[in-house]
Amino acid sequence: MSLLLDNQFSELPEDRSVDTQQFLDAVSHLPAFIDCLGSKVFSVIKSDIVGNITKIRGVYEKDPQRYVTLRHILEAEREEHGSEWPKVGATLALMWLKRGLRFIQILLQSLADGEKDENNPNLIRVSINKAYDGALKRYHGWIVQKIFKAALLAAPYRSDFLKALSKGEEVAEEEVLVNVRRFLVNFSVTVDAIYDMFTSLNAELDYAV
Ligand code: CIS
Repeated sequence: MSLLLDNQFSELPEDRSVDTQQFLDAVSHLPAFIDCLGSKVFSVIKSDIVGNITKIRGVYEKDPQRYVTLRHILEAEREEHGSEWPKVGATLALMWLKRGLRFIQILLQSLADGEKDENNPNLIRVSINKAYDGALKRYHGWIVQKIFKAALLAAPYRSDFLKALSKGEEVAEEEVLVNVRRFLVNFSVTVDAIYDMFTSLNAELDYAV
């Protein structure tokens, strides 16, 4: 069984709007997966992601009819918060969550493309570094970059990571990668659509933590 295919993202409609409920359902599986990575180092990442999801869900549940899509939330908060926006509310939570999702997108794509450190083929550091550089590094000051370096040392081996994606079962690497590629279809379209929404609403911020 594949964890990824159990938690597929939905196909987007033609206007590329992201249904809030479906999105929250899909990302809600991510924190439990982080537990499977096997090191306490990841708990800081997990609590950040859980915080983001909880914040977005909190806003959505106040008025599900009003916040059918993620864009509805951003537009409503823009009205509500004036000059404080976008560094506020579910908008800020989604701004950061999408960076974590972009990290996962680049990591999985790199694995699917077979990128490897030829001297250490059972490590996934090449893919993790690529994901970090592409999704997060520019938003991190030196202290958080150090936390990243610590997390990198605790990163799972390729074989253990692929096993975790197969819910603990030994599955041939090529079979797991087929599932990764399938998962990436809707997942990547969703992450790209959220990034484009932030750009079109001028909601992206560039500060570092
Ligand atoms: C596999 C090895 C992974 C190594 C990963 C290393 C990643 C980088 C480590 C950096 C440490 C980050 C610690 C937290 C830093 C936060 O300060 C920072 C800023 O936080 C934001 C809050 O979120 O600050 C704001 C204020 O300025 C707000 O407070 C905001 O909170 S709010 O608005 O909600 O109140 N946060 C970040 O930098 C985000 C870091 C995200 C890192 C994501 C890494 C994900 C790693 C997952 C690896 C596993 C791969 C998974 C592959 C497949 C998953 C399958 C699961 C199936 C379900 C699919 C669902 C997607």
